[in-house]
Amino acid sequence: MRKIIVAGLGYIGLPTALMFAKSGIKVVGVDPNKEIVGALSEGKLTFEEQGLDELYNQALVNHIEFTTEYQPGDTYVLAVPTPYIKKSKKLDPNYVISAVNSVLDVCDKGAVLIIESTIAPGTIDKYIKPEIIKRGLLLGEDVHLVHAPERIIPGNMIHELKYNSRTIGTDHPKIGEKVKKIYQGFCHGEIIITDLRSAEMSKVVENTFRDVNIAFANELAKICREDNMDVYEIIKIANMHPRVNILQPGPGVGGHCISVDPWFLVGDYPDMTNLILSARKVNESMPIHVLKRIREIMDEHGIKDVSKVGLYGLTYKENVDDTRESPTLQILDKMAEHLSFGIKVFDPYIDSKVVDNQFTDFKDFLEHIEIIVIMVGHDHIKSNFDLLQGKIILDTKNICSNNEIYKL
Ligand code: SAJ
Repeated sequence: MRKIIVAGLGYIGLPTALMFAKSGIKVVGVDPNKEIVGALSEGKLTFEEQGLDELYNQALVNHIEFTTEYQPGDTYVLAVPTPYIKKSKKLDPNYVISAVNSVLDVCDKGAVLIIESTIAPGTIDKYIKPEIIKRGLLLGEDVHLVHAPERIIPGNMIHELKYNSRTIGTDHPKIGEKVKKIYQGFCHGEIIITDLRSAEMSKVVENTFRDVNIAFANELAKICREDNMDVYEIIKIANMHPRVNILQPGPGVGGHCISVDPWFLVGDYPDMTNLILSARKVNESMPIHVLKRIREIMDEHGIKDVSKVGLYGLTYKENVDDTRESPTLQILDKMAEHLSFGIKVFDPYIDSKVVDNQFTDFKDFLEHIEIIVIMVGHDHIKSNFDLLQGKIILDTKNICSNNEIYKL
């Protein structure tokens, strides 16, 4: 029976490991975090995702185990974090380098290392290959490198793991075919084999495309606000054109992907990334735009105290529990920079205290505020609109249809 070792049991690694196990492969999930390994071994999932529970149970039937120790084997999937360094806007490759070294310490001769984590174009040449060469190992013989960047969207991961098309980047086509067969165990989408560099670049390009397009929608929202036009109506009409497909404006772009990956290109090609940089700046300016809107609404209603304002939603988007780079956190940072404290926060997906003045009970939260700012369009708020009666509402996600409601 084939065995795959999946390193990094986070948002990508865990569902991927479970999919492999469900497809009949023996899987060892490795993570240095003892708490994650402990929880998973006891059957407790470490984050919320539609269908993940069911997938976990199906995976168990075949075989999956969780451990903190890398094990010998011939196939490894690395889904470790690839943060970026805020100051330089460059990728921090240390988690990947460290995971690759942990694999090299134990792997069989001829092992295949599949990197799923998003990496800046050129990372494999610059940081990963040297680690292999340093050990006197021969690339393409002792070790094979593959980059198979994930494409799944939080909130619909399981479905997308199954039906999205995928990219397998390798400089050795035979290895590409071998890896393709493994992924075909659960992936019904088209799987394209390309070279390593194209795989790295295409992933970053996909997320940058989305960032630039969201920025266009956000810029339109600002223009329309300036002259009191309805941006949503305008986008709706424009999108009726057969070749126009404008995305939706919002309070900012969060998450660990779209708000991060374009910086890899800006960091590496500073002289050529005018459009990409401008788009990033537009998206990063949206939390300030929301603050401006809050201020206007407070003035209009004679509300002087910011503690009468509540931000609904702490996560970076609807129906997930992931708060990374979220627009709400960006707003709170901006406020703190100007020594403005006291704004209230609530998110039905976040039970633990992440920020100051955070409520865990929705009704309690509502009792303490006059203005509610909808930052995230969770289903929870959509089914609780009736509780907002009497509140002043700023809806940054365009989920309320009532005319009385303030928009971006
Ligand atoms: N957003 C808008 N307006 C829109 C769409 C999104 O403001 O019209 C905002 C969201 O509210 C959120 C952010 O953008 O704050 C990103 O959300 P998202 O749902 O567009 O994407 P992510 O970050 O959850 O996942 C993306 C996906 N990439 C693309 O769609 C090109 C996903 O397929 C990738 O797997 C993922 O990044 C990743 O891991 O790279």
